[in-house]
Amino acid sequence: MDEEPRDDGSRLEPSERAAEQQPALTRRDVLRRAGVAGAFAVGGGLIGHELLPHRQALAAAEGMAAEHGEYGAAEASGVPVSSSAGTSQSGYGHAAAAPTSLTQANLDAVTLAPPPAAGRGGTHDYDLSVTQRQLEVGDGVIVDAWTYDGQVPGPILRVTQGDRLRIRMANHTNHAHNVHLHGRHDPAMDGWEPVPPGGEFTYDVIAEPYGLFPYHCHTAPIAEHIGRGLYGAMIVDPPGGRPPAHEVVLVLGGWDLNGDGRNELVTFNGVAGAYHRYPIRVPVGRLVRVYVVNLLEHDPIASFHLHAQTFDVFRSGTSLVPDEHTDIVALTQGERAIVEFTLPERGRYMFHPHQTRLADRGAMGWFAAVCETCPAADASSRLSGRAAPIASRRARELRLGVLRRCRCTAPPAALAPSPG
Ligand SMILES: [Cu+2]
Repeated sequence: MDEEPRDDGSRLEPSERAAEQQPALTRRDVLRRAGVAGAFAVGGGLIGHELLPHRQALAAAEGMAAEHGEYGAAEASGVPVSSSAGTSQSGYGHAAAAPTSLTQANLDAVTLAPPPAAGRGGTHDYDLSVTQRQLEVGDGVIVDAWTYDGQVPGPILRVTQGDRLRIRMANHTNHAHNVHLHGRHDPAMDGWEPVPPGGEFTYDVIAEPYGLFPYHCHTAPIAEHIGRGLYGAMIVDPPGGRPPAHEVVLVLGGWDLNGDGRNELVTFNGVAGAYHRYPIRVPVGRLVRVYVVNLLEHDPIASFHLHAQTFDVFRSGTSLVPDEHTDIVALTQGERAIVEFTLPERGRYMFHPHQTRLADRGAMGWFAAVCETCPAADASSRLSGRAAPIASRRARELRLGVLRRCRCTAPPAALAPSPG
């Protein structure tokens, strides 16, 4: 571990790291002290209160386990439970719960892929300016993050192969940072050179080849710069696009809360437990495309595993022909894959890294296969990103698991993907 102090002077002494020496803080204690009033890590959820000492954040994370048990209380989603998982009854989750302020809408904003740039052509400008801000990344867990454009992960960049991509980065922190792009480009635009505090640089590249790429800060110590939030995903579409699908983006990352070089929280899209609380609603019987990017520091390898269905894997997204058909794909640090599947039956389908240690620290979630046009249209039938539910008797039946199989006879075209 390096000895360079953090910007905010918050580096902990060894004695401070010994959270067990402190009186145990409950989650509510931490929330009360922090004055958290409803904000979380993404979608502009700025938390305007004093920074929590890291030991309190760690205590909050540990407190979750005590409060929720190893398998946390399942949130009511209105989606029927498939198989014998017993979600709505006994609960199945993990020790890391999502912030209470998390909403479906602000989660959708970072989950749903933006529409393809196909047809727009030309030049695409993005602002990945770096700021330091406090974010709630688990229930009562506040971190002092570095962000691209105010969020973790940074914005999803989406262009078409051959388009010009201009990324402006103004450094509003008192530490050097940069934006390193993966892919093929002019080495002068590679983003390994630090941009000093107060400095600014515009990266200007032609996006190629098509595929799925990470971008991240490449300033030393890199593990800290990525681990504190400076990472994101870039989709470069093939010139002819990909087949229509319901598209979501899942970026795996972690939070080292006490500077010990290990992740106390592991997250998809920055927030622990997010997709356990709000399953990703996808249409029954339609192609689902998931852009999975591994930007987890400290843990050398992760994976993406889907329950109750198998999927096509397009490694790095650089081919239109799948590399394999499986239910688990391993991803080293920085590696990524596009996975495609169809869920034929209503219900919940769990996903997580197959490394239990990672799943248990917040990276467990669900896809909820729902049908909007089924006679049982209700709270369980909304796709992620869609409008408000209609309560009904059927909704209650579905929650109770009485109705499991979709009875919908509507044509698949009626199940349009959510708008980006
Ligand atoms: Cu950095």
